[in-house]
Amino acid sequence: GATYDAEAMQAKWQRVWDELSPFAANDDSEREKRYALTMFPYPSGDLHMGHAEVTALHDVIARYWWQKGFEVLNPMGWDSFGLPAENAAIRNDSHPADYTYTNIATQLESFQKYAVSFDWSRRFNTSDPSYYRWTQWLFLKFHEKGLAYRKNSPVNWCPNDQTVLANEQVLADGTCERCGAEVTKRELTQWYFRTTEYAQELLDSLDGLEPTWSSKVINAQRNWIGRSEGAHVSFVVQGREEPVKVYTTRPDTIFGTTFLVVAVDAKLADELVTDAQRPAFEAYRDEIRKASDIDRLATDRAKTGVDLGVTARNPVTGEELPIWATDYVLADYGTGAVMGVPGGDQRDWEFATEMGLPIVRTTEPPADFEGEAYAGEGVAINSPAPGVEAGLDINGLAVAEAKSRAIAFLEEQQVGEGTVNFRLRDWLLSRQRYWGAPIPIIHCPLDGEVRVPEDQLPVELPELRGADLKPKGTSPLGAATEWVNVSCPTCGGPATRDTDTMDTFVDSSWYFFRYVSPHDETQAFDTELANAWGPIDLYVGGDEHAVLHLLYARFFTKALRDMGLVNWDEPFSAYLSQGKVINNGRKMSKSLGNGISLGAQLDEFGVDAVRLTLVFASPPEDNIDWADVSPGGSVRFLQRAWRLSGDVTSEPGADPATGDVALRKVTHKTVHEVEALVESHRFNVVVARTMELVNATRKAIDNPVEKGGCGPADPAVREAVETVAILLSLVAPYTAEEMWERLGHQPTVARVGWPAVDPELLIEDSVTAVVQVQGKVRARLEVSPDISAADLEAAALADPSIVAALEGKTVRKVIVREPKLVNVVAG
Ligand code: ANZ
Repeated sequence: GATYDAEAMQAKWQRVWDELSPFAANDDSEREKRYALTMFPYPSGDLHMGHAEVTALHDVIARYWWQKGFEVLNPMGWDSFGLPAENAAIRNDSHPADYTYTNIATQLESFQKYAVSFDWSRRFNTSDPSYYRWTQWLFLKFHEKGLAYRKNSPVNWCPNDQTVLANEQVLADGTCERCGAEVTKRELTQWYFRTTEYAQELLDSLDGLEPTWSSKVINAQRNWIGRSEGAHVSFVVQGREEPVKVYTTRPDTIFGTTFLVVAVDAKLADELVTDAQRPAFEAYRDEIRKASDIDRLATDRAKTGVDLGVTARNPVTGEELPIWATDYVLADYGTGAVMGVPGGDQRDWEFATEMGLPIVRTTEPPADFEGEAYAGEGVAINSPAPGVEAGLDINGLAVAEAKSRAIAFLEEQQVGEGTVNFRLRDWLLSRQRYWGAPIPIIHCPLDGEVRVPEDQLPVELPELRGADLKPKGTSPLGAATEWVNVSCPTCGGPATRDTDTMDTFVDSSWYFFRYVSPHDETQAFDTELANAWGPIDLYVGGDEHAVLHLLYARFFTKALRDMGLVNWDEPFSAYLSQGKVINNGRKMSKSLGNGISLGAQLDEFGVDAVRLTLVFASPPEDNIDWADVSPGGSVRFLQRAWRLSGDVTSEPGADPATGDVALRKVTHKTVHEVEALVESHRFNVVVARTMELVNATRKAIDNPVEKGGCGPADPAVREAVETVAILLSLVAPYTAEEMWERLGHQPTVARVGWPAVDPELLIEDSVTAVVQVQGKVRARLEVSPDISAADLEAAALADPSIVAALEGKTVRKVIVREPKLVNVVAG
């Protein structure tokens, strides 16, 4: 007979689907719309196991939504600007576009074979001038609104990639997110997006995302934005008009302040120092200036400093406190001056210990606390200390309450004010590399920064290749003199183009808007369509983007909303972060030699088996260890399912209502459960339930009625096998299509609609009640699950074996726990 041939199926159905385009999203559809999105790939080489995993998971949802009757937008494209293409071009003396577009063609072919339900008619590449024209247009809008600006400041510099980096692209250990090189600082004039303008809203709206985003991602964003509430407090210095202002996150520790410390390189230190202390101060400053930033901030370094010879008055206690200069206070953070609270801040503790300054605890640590400074929760003590008179008393209060009382007092006395501080900094977006969207600004000696007129967009990249692209610390675009020298759009005089390109994260901050009208040559995206399709109902991607891309995309969405271009507040209503595919417990890598080639897996087991393996292996959030899974087992299961479709002997359209009730119940219960499982993203259990239905159907076919089966001609068997095909259409599209055809139907099973569940068939119509006499089981009754206590008691007492057991005895008591237990006490 027929054999299950994965390769033949793949060749056959790809062609049919191309003709049918079952997943083309119709903007004008009357159906309710859903927008499913998975992170678009960077075109480096062919697709790998990671792509296979994320798209297999994501496709379960997209295909389910189609079956449930939604109109689904599930687009795909390429994030195709970036360094690997440029580095390849330098190596091969070619153009970055060669590498980029060759790899895109390879990946496209693989994606189509992999049969993800993407709407390919909407694809684009961010490196196409027809796309980056609109990236540039958006930059101009941001510039008009003051959300894009240039400033000179110390920036992160990757000495290997020879370009600046955003804070988000420097890893916690101070290395470059892309290449791992140690990042250094440089003072440069660069372009920024004003992300800090939205800091509060970016934080606040995380609350609304809490139920539908992973808590790991929510927490990462909260910490990155880093809101802290605190106060500026003024300390008066005798003989000086300006008080010394400090910034503190713990105004409740004011009673524990035993000194002030000023950044040694701040102007303030130079102003405060007395003549007597000046020689010592200057010697110290010269020594510090020679040290690098990294050394200065190292936590394991002994604290150093110089007494400036002046004192300042504590505004709450009136105490006079010495002022010191040190290098552990940064000149460019807060006010560059700190109130030293050794009891609450470890750096201050070490400084006080080193310099012999007093230490006073003002927050009670837990009884078993063995550390030095204590920064945790606890009640205020010594605030004020016993016997000390002060206008403020916060003793006994918890930190939050103590803080707000202290702030209120400082404000009342006009010696301080509450403040909010964010860790988030503006997004540094300019890069000194070639393969990105040129910044559409012209610099004119007379008119300054001039926006390129919109009708002159796109500003296309000049033709450079090979060695021209070598990083040299300034943008390679600068070498294209013909391209650089232009006339000023405002005055017509000689001017030059900005030679930096945009961070590729700019491209990916708005790509999901472009998908709603990807071919529109008149605008970045159609606002009405964006409002109709969005926001994205489910975004599937990896944790590595927890801060970077997700934060930038959220910022863009809010800025575009405020420009009236869209009505969404947030781009991604739900976010599912998938685990990684690993091998033998380790991340796959060239150096470990444990890489698994997707192409080889697909050749050996077929697309469906690989997809099914990835979905079945674990809950989507968990890592999949390829050493623990069995794609061979997946092949055998798919064969078993497929064989069912050849065994059905009833005609298409046979009425299942006349079929075997036991099998029908399994089918309907499975469909019902799978709905809830898909919606809660428990895709691995969806596969498990489908396997159970296949087993139940196999038994029903192979067994005669006497043995609890019904034979292949029963219409309930057809209903079950058709259901298996529809369930498999979410995970194993080729097998599902082949089964559907063998069952006598036309393609495509992917769009036939979700099976209706008959609620009658979900009712479990009997349960077993146990009847005991004197604690011994004497009978088992099949009863309705909603039987009343009285009916169950009557049925129990009427049962022949109970009647026999009670012979000659008097019933003393009957305990009924309907519907499962009756206990008769007799004697
Ligand atoms: C007194 C205090 C008591 C502090 C206490 C902490 C704990 P974040 O959260 O990072 O904003 N600080 C302020 N300006 C500084 C500067 N320029 N360089 C180094 N440190 C500075 O941290 C704010 C806290 O860091 C401030 O709160 C201040 O120390 C210190 F139990 O003030 B705190």
